[in-house]
Amino acid sequence: MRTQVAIIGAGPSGLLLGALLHKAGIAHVIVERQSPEYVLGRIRAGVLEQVAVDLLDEAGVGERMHREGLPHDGFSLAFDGGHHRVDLHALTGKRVMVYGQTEVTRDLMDARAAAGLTTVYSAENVAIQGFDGNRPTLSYRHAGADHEIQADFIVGCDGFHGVARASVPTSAIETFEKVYPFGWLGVLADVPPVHEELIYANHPRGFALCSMRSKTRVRYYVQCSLDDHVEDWTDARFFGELRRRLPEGDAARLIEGPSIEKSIAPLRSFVAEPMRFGRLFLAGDAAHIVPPTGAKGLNLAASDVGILSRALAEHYRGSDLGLDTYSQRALSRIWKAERFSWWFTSLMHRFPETGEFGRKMQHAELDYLVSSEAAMKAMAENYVGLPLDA
Ligand code: RFL
Ligand code: PHB
Repeated sequence: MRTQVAIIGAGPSGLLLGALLHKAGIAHVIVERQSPEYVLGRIRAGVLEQVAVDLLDEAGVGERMHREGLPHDGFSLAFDGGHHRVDLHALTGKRVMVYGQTEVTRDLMDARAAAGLTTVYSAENVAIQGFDGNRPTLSYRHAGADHEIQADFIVGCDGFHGVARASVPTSAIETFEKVYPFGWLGVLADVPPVHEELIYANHPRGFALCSMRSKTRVRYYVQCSLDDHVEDWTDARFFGELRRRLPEGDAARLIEGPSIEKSIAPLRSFVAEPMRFGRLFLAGDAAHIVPPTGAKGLNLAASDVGILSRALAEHYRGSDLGLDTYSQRALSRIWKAERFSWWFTSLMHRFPETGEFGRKMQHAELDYLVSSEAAMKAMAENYVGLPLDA
């Protein structure tokens, strides 16, 4: 088979890139290792920046998001038993959209099916060859037969454990990484949210986050040990722990319900440089990971493919400037989101190794933050998302 762009991975970055390329009239194929059900079963991000909302609109898949998503004008920081609102809209003129990654993925999959675009699911032995020359190929095995796709370009949208980044010679790539000494235990449950906006809580027992997927479905998290096992966290233990980490008023309002999903995610900061290797490009989690505290992972995936889809469209109109500057433009925004996610993670979590001094520093910073309009503005500006060309 021959196409213009071969995309590895049908997560949000691969699907959104496919939708944007289709709008630009560029032929492409997506090859995914898992089944569609598996991809939809992963419960991940919940908050979209305006840049991501605009790209989903541009791709023509924003209709349900605007109907069912929840625009949020602010969120709360909880610490020392108190609650402090960060008024995103007053501070920046912008808001965020609470709409789950599962729904974004479903909308993109439905639009793809309606447009008759090709996605090969359950592909095995996906491999890439020749991306340092002019004829890159992507090979895979599907339903017992071997296949090969010849393309002008290959884009690795295959997440942190994918094959694209792993296929690059180690001498051509530099990686930067920080692994945090804890994880997040997340629960999804069909109960009304404890508060109409998100609550990020710093507590001596550890961080907690009250998020939501709708007015009847919550996504709650507590910081946990990396040695913890999901099986050891009954729903009663989870809600008990969450309640202890929230200010009294919120704890009293918290409604418990049976979990419909429960999982532990490790926290990591990671960047690979550059993001282009000849005719191979990386986008989304394949190139970078942020700890989820800043809600930036899915948003960065969207901005990467926003920049790349424009560059590919320019290429087919005769200019390679966009492709030549993709890595540098994307990384400039990525490093700023990495910084914000690292800072917010450091501010809100319990780090036993930093001791009482570390806790005092967090408190001084939180106190300063909520009393300084300049500091609040800097935080809000990053939370709602920097411009595409930051
Ligand atoms: P994905 O979603 O990992 O998709 C990659 C796809 O590639 C497939 N794949 C392969 N396909 C073919 N051949 C191979 N060899 C392959 N290897 C892998 C995989 O099966 C998969 O389908 O990466 P993508 O598309 O770059 O999207 C990134 C986002 O999923 C991720 O950044 C976010 O979920 C991060 N994240 C959050 N981001 C936000 O913007 N806001 C949030 O509120 C937010 N909350 C979160 C999060 C991530 C979390 N976890 C579990 C890591 C909360 C959590 C708990
Ligand atoms: C979520 O709803 O899953 C979520 C929200 C905000 C974050 C991280 C995760 O910062």
